[in-house]
Amino acid sequence: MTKVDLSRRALLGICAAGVAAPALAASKTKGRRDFPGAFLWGSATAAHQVEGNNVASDMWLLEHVKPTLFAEPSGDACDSLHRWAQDLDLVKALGLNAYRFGIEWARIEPEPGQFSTAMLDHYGRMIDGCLQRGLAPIVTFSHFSVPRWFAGQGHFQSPDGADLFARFCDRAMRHLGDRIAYAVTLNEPNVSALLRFVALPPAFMGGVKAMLAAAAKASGRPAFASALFSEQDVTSAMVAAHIKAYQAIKALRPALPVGVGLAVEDDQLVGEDNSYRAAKRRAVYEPWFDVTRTHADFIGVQNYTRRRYDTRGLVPPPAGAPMASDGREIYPASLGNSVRYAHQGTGKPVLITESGIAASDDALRQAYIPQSLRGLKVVMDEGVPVLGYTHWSLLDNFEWISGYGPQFGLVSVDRKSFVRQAKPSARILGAIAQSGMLSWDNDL
Ligand code: IFM
Repeated sequence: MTKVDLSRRALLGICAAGVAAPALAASKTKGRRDFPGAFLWGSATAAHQVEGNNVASDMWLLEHVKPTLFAEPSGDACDSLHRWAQDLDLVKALGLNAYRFGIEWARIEPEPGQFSTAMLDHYGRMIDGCLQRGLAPIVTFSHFSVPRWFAGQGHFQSPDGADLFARFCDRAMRHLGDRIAYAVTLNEPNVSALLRFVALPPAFMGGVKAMLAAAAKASGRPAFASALFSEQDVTSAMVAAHIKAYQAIKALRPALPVGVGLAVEDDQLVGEDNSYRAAKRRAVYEPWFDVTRTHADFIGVQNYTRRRYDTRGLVPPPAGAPMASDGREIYPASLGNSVRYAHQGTGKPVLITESGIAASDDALRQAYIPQSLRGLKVVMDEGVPVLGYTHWSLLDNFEWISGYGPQFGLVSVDRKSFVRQAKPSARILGAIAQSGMLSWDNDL
C-alpha cells in the first residue's frame, strides 16, 4: 500500500476543515492489527452521481421531465468528469488503497452500437491514475443509470437487454479490462425489489408512473423503464444481465474477480413470526445469492441500516434511535450482520462495496465508521472472508431523487466552485486504513 504521511501537518493539509488529527495509539498497539495487511480500504462513487452533465442517460431525462420525482437535476454534479484526478489524489492522501467508481454506459455508448473511443480512453486514464497512486480500481459497469435509448427500448427487461449490456461490458473490457482490479457488474439490481419491503410514501408509485410516462412521451417511445423505479418484478431480467455480463468479462480475463453489488439490509425479527422477513429474503436476496454461487467470485455488500419486521410488516425504529438524514436508522452493527448473512447465503468472500450514512453532522459519521468496522471485525474473527471495505461515499454527491440534500461524503464539495474539503471522518477512516487498527471508539 502507498505510504502516506499521517503527520499532523499533512493531515491538516488534506483536511482543509482544519481539525486536529487525533493521535493513533501506536505505541500501545505495536505489531497488532485488527484487519489484515492486504485488506482493501477505499471509498466509492458512481458516475452519474459525481461526473455531471450525463446528458445521454435515462436519469438526465427523468430529472428534467414534468412531472418528475427528482427534487432537482444533477447538473454539474461534482464535476468529477474533469476533476477525477483531484478525487484520486484525495483518496490517496487519506491513506486509502482502493477506489470504487463507475464507467458510464451512456457516455461510452450514447447511441446503440456507437461506442466512444474518447470516453473509453477517459476511463482508461482514470484506471491508470488509480494504479499510479497505488489505488486498486474497483469498477462498476452499471450503477443505475443507463443510456436513454436503452431505457426507451425496454431496459434490461427487453428481450435483448442482457445481450446489449454484455456487448457493452465486452467493449469496455477490451479497452480497460487488463488494468481493473475488481469488476462489479450491476449496482444494487435488487433495489426495486427491496423498496417494496420498506415504507414508501403512498404517492410514490403514482409519481413513478407519471414520470416514466412523461419520459416515454419525450422519447417518442411507447414506454420508458428505469432500474431505480420499477412497478414490475425485474429480478429475472437483472439476473440474466448479470450472468451475461459476468460471462463477457470472464471470457476476456478469467482471473479478474467479478461480483455484483447488492443492497443488503440487516433484517431483524421483532417477535417469533418470521414470515414477513422470509418473504423479503426470498424476493430480495435469495435469487442473487443463488446466482452468486455459480456466477461470481465475490458478493458485494451495500449496507446502510437495519430493518425490523414483525408478522404484519415493518416495525419503526425504536424511540430515540439515532437517525440518518434520509430517514434510515443509524445502526452500526448492521454492517457486520449483513456481511455474515451474505456470506452464509453465498459461500463467497465479501467485498463491502458500500457502507455509510446520510449525515450533515460529520460527528455521526466519525462515530459510525469505527463502530461499524468493529462489528465487521467480529464477523471476520468468526471466519467470514472479507476482501475490503469501500465507504459510501467519497464526496457529498447527487443522491438521486433527493438531489443534493443528503450528505454521504467523507469530503464536502462546494456546489459552485467544486472545491473539495475532507471532513474529520475521512481522516478517521484513513488512519484506520493505514494502521489496520481500530483505535476509535466514539459514541453515537
Ligand atoms: O447513493 C446511493 C448509491 O447510488 C447506491 N447505494 C445507496 C447509496 C445511498 O443511498
